[in-house]
Amino acid sequence: MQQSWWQNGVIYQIYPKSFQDTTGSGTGDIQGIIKRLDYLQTLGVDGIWITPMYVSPQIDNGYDIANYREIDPSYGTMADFEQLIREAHQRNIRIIMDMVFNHSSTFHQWFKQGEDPNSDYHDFYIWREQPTNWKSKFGGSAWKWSDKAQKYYLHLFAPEQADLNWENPKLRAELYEICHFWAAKGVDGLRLDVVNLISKPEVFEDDLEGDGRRFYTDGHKIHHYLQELNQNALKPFGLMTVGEMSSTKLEHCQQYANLADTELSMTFNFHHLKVDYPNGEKWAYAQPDYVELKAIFNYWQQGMHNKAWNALFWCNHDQPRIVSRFGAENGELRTISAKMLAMLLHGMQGTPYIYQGEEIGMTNPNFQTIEEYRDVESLNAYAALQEKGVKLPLVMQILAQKSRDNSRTPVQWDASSNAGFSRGTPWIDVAKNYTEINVEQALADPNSVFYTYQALIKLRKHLAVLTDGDYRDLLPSDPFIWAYQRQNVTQTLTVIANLSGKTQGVAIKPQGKVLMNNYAELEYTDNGIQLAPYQAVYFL
Ligand code: TEU
Repeated sequence: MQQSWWQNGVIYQIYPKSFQDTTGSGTGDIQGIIKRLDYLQTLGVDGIWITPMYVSPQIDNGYDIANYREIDPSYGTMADFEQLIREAHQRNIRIIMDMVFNHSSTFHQWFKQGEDPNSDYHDFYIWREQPTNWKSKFGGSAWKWSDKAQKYYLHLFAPEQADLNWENPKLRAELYEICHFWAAKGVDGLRLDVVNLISKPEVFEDDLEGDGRRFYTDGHKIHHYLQELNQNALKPFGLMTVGEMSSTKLEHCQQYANLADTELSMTFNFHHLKVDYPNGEKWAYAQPDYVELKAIFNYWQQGMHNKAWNALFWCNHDQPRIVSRFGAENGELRTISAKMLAMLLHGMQGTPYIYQGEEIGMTNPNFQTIEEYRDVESLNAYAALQEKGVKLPLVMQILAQKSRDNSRTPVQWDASSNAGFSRGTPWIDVAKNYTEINVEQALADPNSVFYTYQALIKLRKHLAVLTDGDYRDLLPSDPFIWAYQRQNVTQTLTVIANLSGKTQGVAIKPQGKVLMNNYAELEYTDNGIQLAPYQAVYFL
């Protein structure tokens, strides 16, 4: 297998709005990213994926793009962006832009003109005389009436995010040109937003069993579209890609991210982050099922091995903080459990992604009032849950556990006001624990979570089994112990971790020596080892 840079590389995700503000506007900006490049170089990452910074009315924080070729003034200028590319490249950090090709903002010129049925842009969108019963992912109907067009248009997300019509070759040609435009500026890769939803059915009909997703997820022409995109806009410009795959299937990802690289470089999927969705319901308060979590990773690790390439992640801008979710967010066990979760994920096959703040073990902010929330999906859920009769205290508890805003609070840089994020008023509140949990503290403490991430990134560069080894779950039915083995022809790496806050005995006598341990000691017993709360150990 020919190795590409991302196969032993690690990518860092930046949500620019919350990363670093340099102007006092309360919103992060490109100069803020430039200011922190040295920090990212110290961490050791190979690339940064930046979520959308294009011109946008920000209904969905930039995932509603009104101009694909211009930087939104709130983030800076094109000259700032070009400076960012240069400065990142000087530090061997690649730039991955986020591309939202499933939908555009209704403020985009294409839509504004396209609402006129006689315009060339009309067919850039999906229009119907009659709506189906499909639901938007943010709640309510997936169709909205346009007075101007005298028809309904499809929006799988917010009404201001109109779905693009990939059936139209003119639309596809425009999108390829956009890829060319950014590649010519020196961009190295693209993260393709919900790209497995772009192929809609020929006939639109009601979904009698669900919300409509079965008709457009991994749709009938999806592989054809991605191959065409690859040939016209990825291969020619040398762009790596990570496709964000919503509710996808293994068989499709094996093809999307196939090693012959005819579609995309790798895929994100979300199955492992639904183990605390009871009966598939996100907006419910629940504890995670770790047996299921392990089974999902086993299925994907084995299913993709030698066939296709995985993207690995615990956190992103749509997910709660992992230490609050699967670890212990308070007290001493916060750093221990954050390291344990890092070791589990970074021991697997694929390209690990670190979401800003994860490397210092940032937690959910535990917002208490609805006024603190900003996210369109969370605000819709707040209303919908109450309409269903859920009492307010439980609604607030569910939001505090599940809201996307949990990961969108500003990066905690230091203990100064607003955590060193902004001199102005941040667009969303900083989590109150910033005086203890911040980058300055983490850099000063050799035992911080930061140095575990730094060590894991380094290890991936020289320990081949991390990149090419197979995966075997050693204790699939244990509710708290996650033990797996990675093996190639010469090396065997065994990873054993305790997902609970209690000491647990493990009846495994691991081969090899301790390579990494999030505690100073390890206790051996007659039949194996004993792990302290949230302890994780690598044996080689
Ligand atoms: O997310 C798509 C997606 O399916 C989610 O993770 C979504 O946020 C979740 O299902 C809601 O419960 C992508 C972006 O990452 C997200 O920020 C955007 O809002 C969305 O696409 C629309 O562009």
